[in-house]
Amino acid sequence: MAKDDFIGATSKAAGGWGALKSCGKQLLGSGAPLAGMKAMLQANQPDGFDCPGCAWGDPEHGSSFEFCENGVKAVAWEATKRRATPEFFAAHAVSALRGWSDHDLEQQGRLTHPMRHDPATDTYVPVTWDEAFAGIGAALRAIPPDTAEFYTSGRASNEAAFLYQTFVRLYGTNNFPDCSNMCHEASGVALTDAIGIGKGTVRLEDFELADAIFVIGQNPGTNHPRMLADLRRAAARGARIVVFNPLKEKGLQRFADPQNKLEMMRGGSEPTSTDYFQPRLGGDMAAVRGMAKVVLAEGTLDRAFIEAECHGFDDWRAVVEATGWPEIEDQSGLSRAEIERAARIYMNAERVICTWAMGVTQHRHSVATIREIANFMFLRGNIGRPGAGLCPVRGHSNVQGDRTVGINEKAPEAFIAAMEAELGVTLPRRPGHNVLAAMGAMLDGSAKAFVGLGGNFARATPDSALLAEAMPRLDLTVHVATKLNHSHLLPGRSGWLLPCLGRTEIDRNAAGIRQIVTVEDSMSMVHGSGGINLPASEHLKSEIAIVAGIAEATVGTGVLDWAALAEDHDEIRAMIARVLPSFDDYNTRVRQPRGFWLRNPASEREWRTPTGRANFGADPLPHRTEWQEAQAGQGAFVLQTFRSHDQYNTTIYGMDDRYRGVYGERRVVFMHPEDLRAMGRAAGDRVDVLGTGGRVAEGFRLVPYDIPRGCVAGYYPELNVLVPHDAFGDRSHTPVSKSIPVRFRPAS
Ligand SMILES: Nc1nc2c(c(=O)[nH]1)N[C@H]1C(S)=C(S)[C@@H](COP(=O)(O)OP(=O)(O)OC[C@H]3O[C@@H](n4cnc5c(=O)[nH]c(N)nc54)[C@H](O)[C@@H]3O)O[C@H]1N2
Ligand SMILES: Nc1nc2c(c(=O)[nH]1)N[C@H]1C(S)=C(S)[C@@H](COP(=O)(O)OP(=O)(O)OC[C@H]3O[C@@H](n4cnc5c(=O)[nH]c(N)nc54)[C@H](O)[C@@H]3O)O[C@H]1N2
Ligand SMILES: [Mo]
Repeated sequence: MAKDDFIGATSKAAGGWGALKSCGKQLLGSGAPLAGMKAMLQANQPDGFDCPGCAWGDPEHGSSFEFCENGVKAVAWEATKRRATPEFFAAHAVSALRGWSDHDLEQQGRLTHPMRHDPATDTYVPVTWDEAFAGIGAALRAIPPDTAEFYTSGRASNEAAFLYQTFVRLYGTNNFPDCSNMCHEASGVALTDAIGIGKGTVRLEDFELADAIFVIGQNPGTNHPRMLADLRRAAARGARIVVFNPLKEKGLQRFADPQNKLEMMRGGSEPTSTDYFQPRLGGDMAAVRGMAKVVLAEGTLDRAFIEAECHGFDDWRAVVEATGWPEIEDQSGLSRAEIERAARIYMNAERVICTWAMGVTQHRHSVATIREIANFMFLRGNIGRPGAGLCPVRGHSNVQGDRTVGINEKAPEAFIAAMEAELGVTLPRRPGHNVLAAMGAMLDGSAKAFVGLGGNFARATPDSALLAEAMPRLDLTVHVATKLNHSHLLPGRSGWLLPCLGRTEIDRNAAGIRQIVTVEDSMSMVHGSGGINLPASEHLKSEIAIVAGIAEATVGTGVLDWAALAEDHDEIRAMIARVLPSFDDYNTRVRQPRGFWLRNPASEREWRTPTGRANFGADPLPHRTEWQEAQAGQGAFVLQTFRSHDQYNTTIYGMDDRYRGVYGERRVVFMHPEDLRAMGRAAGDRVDVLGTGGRVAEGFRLVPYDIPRGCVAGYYPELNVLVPHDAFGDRSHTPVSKSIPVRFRPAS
């Protein structure tokens, strides 16, 4: 079959004019082209705001403006002129809005007033901030703290997140379900065991030095577009870019940089990868183990590094040697020859970086897979030296920072002790709830309250149909948000919707002084962010002020003067610096042009593990991957749920997925053309997707695609009804959004 049989194989490169046209449309469509354009010019600039698009690092010389198509979308979506006003809410009952699409809800524009759900009319009605804070405080004081769930999405600034966790611990619980539980949790768990810190070890500059960059389970063309420029530059100077992705993703093949005028004029494009391998879903651990097997057999190891720095090498080596090639080939879906070719690239490179994202972290055996990636990198000492290291590429623009400043349901003792010293009180130590535990507590009725600092809990989590029934049974629901989403349409007995400033907006305190917040990117750089647009409504408060208001109404001012902290964010940063030594001199350092780097001991070969060394992990391969399970059943497939080019998680900007050649719809399933034929179906046929336990997603169009047989793909959040909340990653408890067993039937 010719490659052109595949949809999406037609246009040549990612980026380019297509990206610019799309930017223009987005800015104009937002109804705020000028504010949007002005905003874009200051994104990721020393004196601007941090782009809410993704967590990729900013270059040292941020003089030419660094932006990307999807950053433009994120900014324009926030800077829109549209408003979801009290009149809108008066005209639409909450139950009626539940029938709307994710796109249509957010398309109503920015929330303008604090609101309370009125059960009599089933509408949200405007209230004063004082009423809201008093009502929420009273409801929280009426329940045991451990029955309240305090969710965070990764856009919250360091200051908002730190204040939030301070309040929640003072209130009396460690229930911190966080979007990272659904995201890079496995990276945190695996890297903490392997290198003593749950973060990546590379900095942006390392991408200029690496001889080979392995990109595993990630689609940067859509989700981290600025990373493409770094890959493209590396490829242009001769580095090998080795991709492992079941799908042929266009951005990982060629990229025309919209910021490169010459390339745009010539209509040219540069390769972003040099070698593209298409493993089966969940097959990466086997693929990496296969490569390690080759390196071990050839003996081209950094023995000095292994002896001086590592622990557990011999045990791991025995496990690798005992793993047979048939198993490696069957799980990975790659031939031994392909794996040997990839291993040779690794061996020929002096400096190697390995990056990964959701294609690796959202499986049952994700922690073991990431351990294997670390093992593989240890083999030739590819960590803790220039141009080499481990790079989990984070999602939300401050998800890493939120964790750093204490959003953690089982925070280390040292952190709790430091908080206690700072506050002069005793704090709870019982481990709290992560996302799946919080969800379980809502499903079994033990949870009484949900507070969401951003995000869209009910749509982002698995089994969205079950949660939609459970959330309205809560005593209290509170959502701090910029735009309306489905989670807001499941109010508890007392339901509140609180509108906040977005990152692009100017935040002035009562004295009129502009406040900045700070965020941490994937490379552990902490920098300041100050908005430049006028607030979407005069009634908005910053997330910090909202957290302070709720805190004061709930725990009072005996321990902290919340209002004073909200007035002057420097005071919050001073507190953070006293609790976390790495933030020493925070207020000065964050005002330096590029901010500052949070030291990562592993990047200097200091291993804060129990062994004091970098640990090899000797997990066996999974007994069977979900793909192997599916092979045992007639008509069974394994499904991954991922993002289109026109969405930000549950925020749906539009219905197109340009790079994959899908336009005007989202209910599609990508499938290998031979699988289509084997099922007796044709491209465009409509099917229902059947999950386990009677789960069904109805009416999806089949799209032939370059993807391994037995593997299928479709978009989240529409397919979250199929993700089981009781299937999760070993030790990470992350929903297995990339390996869901499914079957098909003709659409009903
Ligand atoms: N524009 C935009 N930017 C975003 C986001 C967004 O929604 N829109 N979301 C943000 C967030 S929170 C996150 S976490 C990141 C997500 O960034 P990504 O991790 O890139 O997100 P996904 O769309 O889930 O894509 C997963 C990729 O992994 C591949 N994959 C799936 N399963 C496997 C597997 O088993 N093995 C391998 N090797 N590959 C696999 C898929 O084919 C796909 O290319 O992006 C962030 N940035
Ligand atoms: N099936 C499946 N499920 C997944 C995933 C997957 O790949 N497949 N990915 C998972 C991942 S990686 C993640 S990170 C989660 C994401 O889960 P969440 O972080 O909960 O979801 P988002 O869609 O990012 O949240 C969007 C909402 O955030 C609010 N918002 C936007 N900006 C701001 C702001 O500045 N402040 C405040 N307070 N609110 C704001 C808006 O109201 C918007 O509707 O989803 C997870 N779920
Ligand atoms: Mo994420």
